[in-house]
Amino acid sequence: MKRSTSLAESIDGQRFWDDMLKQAEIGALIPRGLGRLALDDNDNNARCWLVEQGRALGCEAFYDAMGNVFLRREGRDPNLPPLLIGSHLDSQPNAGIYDGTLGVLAGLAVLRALQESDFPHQQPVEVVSWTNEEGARFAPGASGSSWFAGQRETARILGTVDDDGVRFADALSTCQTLLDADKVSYRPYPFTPSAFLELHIEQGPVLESLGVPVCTVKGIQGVNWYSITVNGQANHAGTTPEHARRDAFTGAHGLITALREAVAEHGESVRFTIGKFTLEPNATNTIPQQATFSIDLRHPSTAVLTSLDNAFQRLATETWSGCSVELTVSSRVSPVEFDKKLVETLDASVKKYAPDAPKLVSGAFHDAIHLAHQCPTAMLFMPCRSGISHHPDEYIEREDAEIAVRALADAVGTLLTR
Ligand code: HGY
Ligand code: MN
Ligand code: MN
Repeated sequence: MKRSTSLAESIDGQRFWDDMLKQAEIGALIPRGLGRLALDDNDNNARCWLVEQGRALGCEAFYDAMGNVFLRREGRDPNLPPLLIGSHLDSQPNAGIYDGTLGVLAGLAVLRALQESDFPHQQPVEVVSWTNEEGARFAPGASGSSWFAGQRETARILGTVDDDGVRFADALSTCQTLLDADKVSYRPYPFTPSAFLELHIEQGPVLESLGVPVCTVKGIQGVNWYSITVNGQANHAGTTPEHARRDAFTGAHGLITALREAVAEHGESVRFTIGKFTLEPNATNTIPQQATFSIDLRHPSTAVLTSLDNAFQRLATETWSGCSVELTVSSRVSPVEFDKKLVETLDASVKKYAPDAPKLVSGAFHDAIHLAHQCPTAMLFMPCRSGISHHPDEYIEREDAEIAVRALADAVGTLLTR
């Protein structure tokens, strides 16, 4: 078997793209897109599909106590810490097919290139699919990676509940039963990789606007998630005069206006999103008793996040149209800067394919935001059309994807021969 001069040249672009389209069939939406919520049947089937691909390459498959799935290609010295590559296979409810899947399948393509080029490496190489990165079903997101990196407690994650009242622990147990039946080895505990690499779509417009197929990511902005409940009093919509009302929607509206005013003081760089909003009893002719909504707050600066966190806590102590407020912090994740040496190693590979590539800070969070606390971590981005993501219109150019995977493979080759 001829050994290629570089691992990047051994990447089989066609096979990678076929894999991308194949995985997208698991949880495919009509007319397009992906609905693969964490630990649902589609997510579980996608994990089993990944295990099957890895085994075909001679890899051993493992899962850990949080359901993270690993494919391991042994190195000449199995006692060395593995080089870890990966991302996530779960998706938003009405998503595109590339968010997260790109990074997992890129890792699979690298395993395939290692196998087919008989590339010698001392340390093992593992590809991981992290559990519940998106947090769309079980909030907050990045359960598997935050647990693995010691950033979140097991019990806290296992106790999270989805909108249908299903506990994470029970959904995980169903997944583990499937993986056991598939003879996937149980390796419960986290380990310290030599490094973690993640390739992801940019989910923003910069690379497309520059015409750059791949770039290095040097960090990720911070992200806080909150759940806010406004408690009022249900009553008859037709007979209750305004002065006698404690309307939870009116209260929520006043609070949200004040929250947005606090955010506006920090200018354009803050990202403030209310993605979920429910009213109880949710009837046309009953004044809402309760309003519950989510907040996703992001910023590159810890100081700004802290200042807004304090402002939100203060506003939550006030009453709004006679309603009281309960504010729960689902997660506070600080901004991270990736390991500078690893960033430069990745960038040396990137510049072989995109000499003018910038280094970006990610607006979206990724599993790498937690792995950065466990080992040297860095990311690569590739462009997606108009920066659209978390939407079925998410789209990437196959040629760009192949270049990005080759850049990743080139960096892996450098790290394995260091
Ligand atoms: O929300 C995020 O930033 C990621 O796409 N889950
Ligand atoms: Mn993602
Ligand atoms: Mn996402």
